[in-house]
Amino acid sequence: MRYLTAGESHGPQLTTIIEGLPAGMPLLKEDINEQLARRQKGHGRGRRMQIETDTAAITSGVRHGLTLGSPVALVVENNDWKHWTKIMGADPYEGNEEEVQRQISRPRPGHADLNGALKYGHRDMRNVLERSSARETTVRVAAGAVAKKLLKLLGIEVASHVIEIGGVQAKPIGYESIQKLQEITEASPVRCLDPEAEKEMMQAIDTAKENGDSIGGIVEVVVEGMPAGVGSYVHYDRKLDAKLAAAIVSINAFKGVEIGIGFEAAHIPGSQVHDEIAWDAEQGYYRKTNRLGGLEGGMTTGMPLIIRGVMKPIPTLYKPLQSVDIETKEPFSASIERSDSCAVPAAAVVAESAVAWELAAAIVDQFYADRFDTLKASIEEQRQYVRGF
Ligand code: EPS
Repeated sequence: MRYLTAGESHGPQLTTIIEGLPAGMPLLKEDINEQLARRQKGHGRGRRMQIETDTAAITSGVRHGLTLGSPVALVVENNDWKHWTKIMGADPYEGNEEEVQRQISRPRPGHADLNGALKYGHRDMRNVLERSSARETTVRVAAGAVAKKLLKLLGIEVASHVIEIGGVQAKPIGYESIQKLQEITEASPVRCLDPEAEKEMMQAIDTAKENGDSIGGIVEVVVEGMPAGVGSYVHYDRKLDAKLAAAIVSINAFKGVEIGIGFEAAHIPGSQVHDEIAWDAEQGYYRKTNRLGGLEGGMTTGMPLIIRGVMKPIPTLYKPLQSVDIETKEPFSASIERSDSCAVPAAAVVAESAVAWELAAAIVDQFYADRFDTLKASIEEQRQYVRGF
């Protein structure tokens, strides 16, 4: 299974084409729109989110609420496009000298601007920032929503929560069930389980905004219901943990990933890292703890998956950093683009989508998946097989 995305931040639309979904899977536009709305929320978002109400149109691959087995194309229109038709239009540009002067020649430190300009030879860095903008995560969430739907129908739930923003850490609060986790975080403006930390995080975001600054944080994705033995140990590019890590770091502004206890494993002995194996007649094999976050040897263990990602502060700042104008070669320190002071809560939804996609793709790769009914039966069979092993 694979997907591509296309679209510029202020172009007419964002598009994704998903290929390899089984036929006969129920899919409604509401399944996608619910996730798109979740991505738009969160304390700290900028003005663009007030302009957009992201909704997807399913333009191919689904008929009467069921997938056809053919590519599924999803389109999300940019409301903001109407303000950018001239600047972002596909037709040859006939602007005047003054408009040409508005070309972007001042790269923002930390963004793709300068490296993208060097790579493609763009003297107007709008050609880079339009595509490197995190606006693209809209259609990653749309593709992720389809993956989530597939997983949900197979009894696999994906959720997330924010565990740190701008140095404010949430206490490690337990949760009754993944459904409860979803309920609490959905009601939190920063998607945090800890109400005390929630207040402090919001305060930290407000302070950053007042200072023209931005802050990052850490999100945790939790998945329950994955059958054991999905992924592979036999080759590096089939290892599920490697795919998940790549998916997380591919999200705009994400700089690192941890699975289970992650980097903490560096300073504790093996006896306190590895999860002891146990068995009982009802659930079959299980781990007494889940420090390795549900993944061993590149495969699922059947325990919940725990994957964390760290997001750096968004590099588009009102408080400018020093840079160099590529036309004049003069230093400058003022490049102001509209931005979010913190997008960590929204990024948690993007991380869920990235994880859901990799898990759905791994399942579709590993099990016979031309038809959704046979895929569902194979997953059930795998669960029974593992229990009886
Ligand atoms: C985003 C849309 C963008 C930004 C943000 C994410 O809209 P605009 O460029 O019109 O303000 O709000 O992207 C960035 C800040 C970035 O640096 O990439 C969205 O839809 O999430």
